[in-house]
Amino acid sequence: MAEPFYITTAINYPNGRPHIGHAYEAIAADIIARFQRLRGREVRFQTGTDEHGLKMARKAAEQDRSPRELADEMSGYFRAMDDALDISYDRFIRTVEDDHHRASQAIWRAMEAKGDLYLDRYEGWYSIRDEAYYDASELSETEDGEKLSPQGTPVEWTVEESWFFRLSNYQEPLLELLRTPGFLEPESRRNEMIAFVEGGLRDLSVSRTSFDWGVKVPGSDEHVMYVWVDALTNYLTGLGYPEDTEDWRRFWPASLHLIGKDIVRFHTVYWPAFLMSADLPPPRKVFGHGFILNRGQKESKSLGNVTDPLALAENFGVDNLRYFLMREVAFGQDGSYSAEAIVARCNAELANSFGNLVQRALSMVHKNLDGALRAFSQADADRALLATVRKSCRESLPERFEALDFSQGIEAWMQAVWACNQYVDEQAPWALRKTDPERMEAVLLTLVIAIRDLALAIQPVIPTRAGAVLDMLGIPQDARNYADLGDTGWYDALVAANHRIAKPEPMFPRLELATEAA
Ligand code: ME8
Repeated sequence: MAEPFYITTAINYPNGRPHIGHAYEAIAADIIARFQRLRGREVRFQTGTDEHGLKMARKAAEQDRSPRELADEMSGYFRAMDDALDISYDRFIRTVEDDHHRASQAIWRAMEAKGDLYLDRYEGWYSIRDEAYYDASELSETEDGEKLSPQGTPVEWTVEESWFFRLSNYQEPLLELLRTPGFLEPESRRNEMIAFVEGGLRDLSVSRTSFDWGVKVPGSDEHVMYVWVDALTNYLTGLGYPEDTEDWRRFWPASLHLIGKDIVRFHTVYWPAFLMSADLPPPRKVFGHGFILNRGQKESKSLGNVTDPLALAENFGVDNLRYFLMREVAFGQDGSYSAEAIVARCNAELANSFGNLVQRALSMVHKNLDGALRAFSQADADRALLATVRKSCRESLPERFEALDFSQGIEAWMQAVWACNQYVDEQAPWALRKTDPERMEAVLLTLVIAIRDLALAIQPVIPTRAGAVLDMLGIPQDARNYADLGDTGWYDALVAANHRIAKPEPMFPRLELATEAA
């Protein structure tokens, strides 16, 4: 049976519409999910919205509506974004759903049964924006004397009765987990978290009484759970927890929680501690990706630079946006985008390099060979090109993608594309047409083989366009997995089936920079 792979994104706060950071995380997770499916693994992919908490309650109050009404509307925009960006999730979870309340109460009871929850009074600095308490030592102060969290958000002095979780009990096992190679990547974030845990852990306030928009604490009706307790539990809900379902047995522990760098502490300290307390295994890996900036700046309403990711997808195309984000930014680091950068990158690599290769080669096959594929004898140059392409597609790209190093994986693929274009220029099939038609045929058919490998390998990143190229080549849907890259019988099968290549429609048009975006 295929090895299971469970990947999750953070669930997004639907207190506003989705922004580029949300799109970036969804796209990255989708590429991983598609990649693992193509590798033959049984993938479960979950994303969704994190709808409880004070931040949502306040936002709704500002708009004079119920939190549920706000959540229903806003969550819809996140789902619409995922659908528009071809995000192949298996479940879009909403934390207001009944099964999620049940799962959150179940993990709460398990932590309580362990003796890890107790009632006390809390006084501290709370940031509504981060939904987190901070130590006085972590705060900074503005010129006007306003206190700010390490994330730069305002904090308020808050006093309330609260349930506490004995986080302090878990210092040693957490350090051991954080030191486990591969648990937390990239490395820099791991060192940061180890230092945080080594600094000593204070018990965590895990319930609120000042509002009621949340999951009720079992047996303590006036308390709702701290939103992060319920939010993190979404990863279990989706598998049927606390029922002993087949999905649960198959997919927990998660293979990968993909999240942004600002919420690494919640996922690699609090979350594993909750799980240990409930006698559940921690996730296998947490990856904290970087932030996407708009021309080097954080997007914010006050700067007026907030861009709707759907508008970007509409202007530049979904596959182009996906390609740009994964290619341009070294995964794990911060990156920047601008209309110019998207246009420059996609034109250079997708339109002028890969698109042009596909267009040139398949047009010539259509025109000069009547689209027909035949057996041919390969020369050294043909064999050398196919060896280069195979190495990139079968080895380098998958190896880099497995390591979540997307930009280098795509770079390896691009090298193979460039090698193909160089081969076209050197072999000059248009000149062979008169002098050596047999050689022209071998060159064009070698390119067909190369293009099939290139399109197959890049499917996770640009699923629609790569799929369209494979359609043109006549590659059946069930022969598009990475294991098929090792197969050489596919070409003979197409020849036997008399597959003909139709006149190619341009599939990778050049992008123009709209004047208002310039
Ligand atoms: O943190 N670039 O929700 P959220 C890249 N509900 N990623 C970004 C980003 C940017 N500019 N801005 C935000 C939450 N993100 C919680 C998560 S999980 C149990 C609960 C990332 O809507 C951010 O790091 O504020 C996070 O991974 C995700 O977007 C959702 O952020």
